[in-house]
Amino acid sequence: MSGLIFAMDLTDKYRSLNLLKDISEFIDYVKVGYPLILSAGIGIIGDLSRYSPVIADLKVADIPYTNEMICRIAFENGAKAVISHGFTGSYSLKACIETAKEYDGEIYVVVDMSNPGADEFIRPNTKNLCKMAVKYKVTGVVAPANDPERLKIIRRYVKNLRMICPGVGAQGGSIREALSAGADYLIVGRSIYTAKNPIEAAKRIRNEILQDSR
Ligand code: NUP
Repeated sequence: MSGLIFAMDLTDKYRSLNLLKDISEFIDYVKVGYPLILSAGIGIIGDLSRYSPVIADLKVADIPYTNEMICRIAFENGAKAVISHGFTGSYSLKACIETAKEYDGEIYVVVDMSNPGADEFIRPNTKNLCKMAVKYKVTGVVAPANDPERLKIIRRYVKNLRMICPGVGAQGGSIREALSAGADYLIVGRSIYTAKNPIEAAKRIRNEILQDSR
């Protein structure tokens, strides 16, 4: 299963909604994180969800009680999925998973990151984060599309869990290499929303993903 997740990191509510309306036919999910939620308010999740299923990239990382509250707010506002960190441990992750079940929602856990510095703290713990993801049956993991060698390793660790992967385009990764290393969904932001023609960009990236995943 492969597809395109659009990372909506514009900070203007109306520009965001207009853009999403234009490209929704080419994407499988829209991912929204702190830049837009903090700018437009939590209601933006419901607004976006009129056009595409929403992944709330909140990188949840708190005590179980607070994690549950955070996830509940996201799902109550229309999110289909929430991204959680895993380094806080299994009790905190389980709070997210249990809350998601009440809403028929999805949880993705970060097991590695695409940024420079990911090797300092998160990467030494990737294997255990993956083990936890498999043990507690999250929907999938977030892993770096700009590092195909890491993706291959993570694919082995997480078996058939879904891998959703940021890092192509603006962060240097290639769609073809990420898919052949085991990525399922590619998360793409700037290559679409900063393009001269975002509709054409979304369409092109979508077609590339469909071709390369065959
Ligand atoms: O490891 C990660 N790397 C990453 O870029 C985990 C993430 N959640 N992201 C997010 O993916 C990042 O915050 C942004 O929303 C998106 C990538 O966007 P772009 O580099 O394609 O613009």
